[in-house]
Formats: sequence, C-alpha cells, structure tokens
Amino acid sequence: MRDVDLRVYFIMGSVNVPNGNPLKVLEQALHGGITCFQLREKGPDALQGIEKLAFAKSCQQLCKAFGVPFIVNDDVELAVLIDADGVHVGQDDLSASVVSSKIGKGKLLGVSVHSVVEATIALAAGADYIGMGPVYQTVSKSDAKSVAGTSRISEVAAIFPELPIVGIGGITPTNLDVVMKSGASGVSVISAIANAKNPEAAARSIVEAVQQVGVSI
Ligand code: TZP
Ligand code: MG
Repeated sequence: MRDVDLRVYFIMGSVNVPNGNPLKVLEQALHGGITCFQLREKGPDALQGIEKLAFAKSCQQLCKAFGVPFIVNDDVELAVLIDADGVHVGQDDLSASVVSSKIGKGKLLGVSVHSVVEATIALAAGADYIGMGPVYQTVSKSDAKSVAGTSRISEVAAIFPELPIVGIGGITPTNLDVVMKSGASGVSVISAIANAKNPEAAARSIVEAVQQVGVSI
C-alpha cells in the first residue's frame, strides 16, 4: 500500500466550476493547502478528447508545482498517457484489479466502496485507499447512493485499520469532525471548495478544521 496524504482531498471537473475558471480554482485550492487532487471530468457538459487532455495536463502541472498527487477518476487510458499519480474508480467502473494491472505498482489506486465486502475486494485488488460515502447529502453527484452517515466508515476502519479511508459527500469544515473521528484519514470535497466565493479560504478552513480534530498538516 503506497502512502498518500488524503487529509484534504479536493475533487473537481470543469463542470463543477460552470461560471468561473476551474484552473484558477484548483490553483487557489492548492494555495489553501489541499493535500490531494482528483480530476473528475464527468457529466453531459464534460470536456472530451483533446480538450480533456489539455485540461488534465494543466491540472497535473499545477499539482506538480505544489507537490500534490494528481489522480484521475475512471479514465485509466488518460492517466497512463499523461503519467498521472494514480486512478480512482467506483464499483461500476473497470474493476480495481484490472485498473491495478494497467497502471502498475508505482501508481496510486483509489476505490469507492460502500460496504465491508467491497472494501475487502478493493484491498485484495491493491487499493491504496478507499472512498466512502455519501456521508451527507450531496449536490455534486446525480447518481449518488442514499446518505450513509459514518457508521460504515467506522465498521471498515475497525476491520482494516491500515487501509486509509476518505469520507465523501456534503462535507464542510463544520461537519467533518465526525467523519475524521469515525476513522477516516481525510475528507474529499467538491462543492465546499469549487462553489466557494474564495476557494483558497475555503480550502484553508477545511485544512484548519482537520487540524483541529487532531490531524496536523
Ligand atoms: N461520491 C459520493 S458523493 C460525491 C461523490 C463523487 C460528490 C461529493 O461532492 P460534494 O459537493 O463534496 O458533496
Ligand atoms: Mg467512477
């Protein structure tokens, strides 16, 4: 299992910043102290082909400048092509074991899971971390499962104490303490940063809230 700093894990695609500049948002989030980034270019208005490639490369460059891992959601081919730091897949995507063999041992593999069984399979496939949620109601994923709270996170954390878990779904600076205390290594957010008037300040307040729970960044 490769080590990855998941404490403040920002996820974004261009569709999450419809009225602004997504690269500017990412740059501000990096200034604010995010520790990991995932490009999640999804939905009917998502960039495709050469535009997606160019956008991905720009995001990757920014992340590199800040020493923050750059992870690609779903698109294994893109991740391999641009030598991303890793790939994140869900249960409806290419299986984690296939992704693992495609990206190779040196890359990060993240898997979204909703149960102990799915976590067990992800771990066996070589997952470096798992994502669990939606913890709270989310506006950012149209096909999100029903709100799960934190009980499953505690359950999985108790069985696999070495497997890093990141909570996701409706997480904000004011509700993340419960997620961290349930056994998560970090929190993933889209809208709390992407929709913020000041993404840098928003990222920083998540960093500070995580620190207050006792995890220093
Ligand atoms: N998976 C479960 S909830 C979610 C994803 C990708 C969206 C999280 O976005 P937000 O805006 O932080 O609720
Ligand atoms: Mg997916």
